Amino acid sequence: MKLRHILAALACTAATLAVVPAAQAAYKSEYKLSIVVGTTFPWGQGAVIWSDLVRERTDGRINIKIYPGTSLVQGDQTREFTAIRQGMIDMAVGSTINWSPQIKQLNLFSLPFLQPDAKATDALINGEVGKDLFGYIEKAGVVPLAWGENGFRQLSNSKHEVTKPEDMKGLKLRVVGSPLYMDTFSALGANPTQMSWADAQPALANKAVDGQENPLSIYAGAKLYDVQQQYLTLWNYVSDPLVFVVNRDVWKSWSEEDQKIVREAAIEAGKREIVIARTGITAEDPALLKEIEGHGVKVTTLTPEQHAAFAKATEGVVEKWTKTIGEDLVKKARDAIAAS
Ligand code: X2X
Repeated sequence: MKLRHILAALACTAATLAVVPAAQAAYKSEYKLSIVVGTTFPWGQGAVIWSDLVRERTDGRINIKIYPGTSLVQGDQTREFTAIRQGMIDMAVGSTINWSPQIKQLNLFSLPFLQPDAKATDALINGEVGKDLFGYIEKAGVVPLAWGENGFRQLSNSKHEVTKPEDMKGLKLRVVGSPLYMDTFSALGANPTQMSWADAQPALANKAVDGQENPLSIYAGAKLYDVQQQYLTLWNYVSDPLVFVVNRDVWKSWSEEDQKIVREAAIEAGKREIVIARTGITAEDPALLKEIEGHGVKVTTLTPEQHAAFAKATEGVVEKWTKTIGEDLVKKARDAIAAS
C-alpha cells in the first residue's frame, strides 16, 4: 500500500473512533440487578419498575436482568454491597441493613425506636441525613441514585403473644446480618441467631427458630402464617429503606444522557415503590393486615406504655451504636425527626 493510502486509512479510522464515544462502545448486552426477595414483593416491584423504565427510555441500550434471592452472592445478602463495588453485580435495589456491615452509618435506620412513623423515615431520606448517607455510599465506591422502602419491621413467632420484653425470654429468633440486631434482641432477653433470608425461610418452616422480624409485606409475601408464625406484634421498632444503586464503572461507561435516564427512572421507581410498600398496613387502609388476620394470625398492637417498655430495654443498644454510627449523624437524624 502506498503511504498516501495508509495515511488515508489511518485518518478514516481516527474519524470513526472520534464519532463513536468510548463509553457507548463499552455497553454490556445485559446488566445484572440484585434484590433479596422476589419480584412480586413491593421491593421487587421497585426493581421491575426501574428496569422497565430504563429499557423503554434508552430504547433497549440498557437492558437490565433482575436476580432475586441475592443469587449473585449465593443468597448471602451481607456480601451484596461488596459484590456491587467489585462489579460482580452491576446494579441493585438493596436494604440499608444488608449494606451496614460495609457502611456503618447505614445502621442509623436500625437504631431501635428511633423512627416513630413513616413521616420520620421520609424526613431522614429526603433531608440532610439522606444526602450524608448517599455521600458515604459514594465514598465506598458505589453510585446511589434514589431511595425506596422495605418498611417498618414487625415481630412474629410461633410460640406465644409478645406484649412486653419479658415475653421475649428464650425465644429463638432469626435476625438479619448487622450485629446491631444481635445486640437489640439480646438486650430484650431473646435468643437471636443471625442468618440470611434464604436460610431463614427453611429455618422457620422446620422450627429451627421460633420467630423473625420483617416488614408486613415480606411476612405476607413469604406466607409466614403458613409456617406457624401465628403471633404478630406490631411494634414499629425499626424501618429499613432501600437504595437504588449502580456499580461505579458501569455508571461511568454510560453516556450522560443515559445516566440521566437511569437516575430519573430510579427516582420515579423509588417513589412508586414506597407507595406500594405502604399499602394495606395502616389504620386507614388495613387490607393487608386483614388478609394476615384471615389466616388465623393473632395481631397485637402495643399500647404506648408497652411500646415504651421495649424502647427502654434497648436504650443501651442505642447508646452503644450511636458511637459507631457517629454522634453528629444521629443528632442530625433526631433533629430532622423532631421537626417532621
Ligand atoms: O433478610 C431480611 O429480613 C430482609 C429480606 O428484610 C432483608 O433483606 C433486610
